[in-house]
Amino acid sequence: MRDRLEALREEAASSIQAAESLEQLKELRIKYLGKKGELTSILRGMKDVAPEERPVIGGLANEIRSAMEKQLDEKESDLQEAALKARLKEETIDVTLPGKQAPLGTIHPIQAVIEQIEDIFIGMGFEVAEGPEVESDYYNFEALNLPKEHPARDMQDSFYITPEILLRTHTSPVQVRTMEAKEGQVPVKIICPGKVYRRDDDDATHSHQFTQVEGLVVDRGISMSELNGILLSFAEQFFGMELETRLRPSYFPFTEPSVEMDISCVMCGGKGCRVCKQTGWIEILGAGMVHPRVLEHGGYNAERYTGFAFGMGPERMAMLKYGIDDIRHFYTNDLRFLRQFKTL
Ligand code: 2U9
Repeated sequence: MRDRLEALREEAASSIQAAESLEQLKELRIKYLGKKGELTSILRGMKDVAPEERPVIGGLANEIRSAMEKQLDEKESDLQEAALKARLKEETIDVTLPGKQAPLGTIHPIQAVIEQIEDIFIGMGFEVAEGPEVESDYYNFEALNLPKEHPARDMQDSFYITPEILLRTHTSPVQVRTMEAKEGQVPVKIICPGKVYRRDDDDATHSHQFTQVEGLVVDRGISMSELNGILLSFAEQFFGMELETRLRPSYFPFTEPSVEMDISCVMCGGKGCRVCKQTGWIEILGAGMVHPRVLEHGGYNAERYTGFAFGMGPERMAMLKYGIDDIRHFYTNDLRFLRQFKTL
């Protein structure tokens, strides 16, 4: 019995020493000291030990048990400490390491430009109005002095869904809806941003889907000078520089008289370059005094009220402001292009 106890002491000592995990150690504790453990099973043989021997064997067995427990406890705390060190090492954060930059999205340049335009007009007392992209022929054309057979309709080749329903070709129907909703109240001072659709072949300056920001002011005594003043101020705020502007006569079915506004070329300052085709001038928008027939369609008596309206293309404004030469960049989701606008 004594040598079996000594042999067990040796074996237990070396296997406890060799234990590499707390799990393993737990199994050893059960294997040696458990109810069905090896020490317990040896001690079941005590009945076979000579009575005078039993106290000695008993004492030896207890001494071996407490030696094992002590060794098990020490090994356990060593393993716990080692596990903690390993976890600390593993979890050590080197705060000097550069952080992993989460790929942040950026606002799309077109959305950024639309918001720049909105902020400028809101700053001049305008409200933002929006409306449906799927429009009726009445609001998209009729109410805007473009009756069914009007030739100008072809200027805006349209995506018809039914003979009476189409994808809007401009945001002008929003102005008509807003006038109706205002039931003759003045002032009307709105800008209408949004997507528009024209059956056009995409090239460097045209897209079948693009955006517009149109505007409308209706009140008593509104004249071209208001139009000129407000649009000049807009152009200077948008391009952030002193600008020459000029109005050139033009034609739109929904405005009379109609003009196009040019600014001195933002690339060459007016000296003439590739961008302004050596003219020194760049067209940025169209505008005019609201046609009396359109005012009437909106529920405003053209004898008492006048108004002006304008329209611009945010893609074109972005191309001018950021020197972009192909409108398709805005739609092809090329991150190399879009990432350039991080700061907008
Ligand atoms: C109402 C009355 C008048 C809106 C106008 C323009 C001139 C214009 C172009 C800008 C860029 C179209 O996308 S574009 O090519 N638009 O030049 N738009 S006046 O006139 C209106 C609108 C609504 C009730």
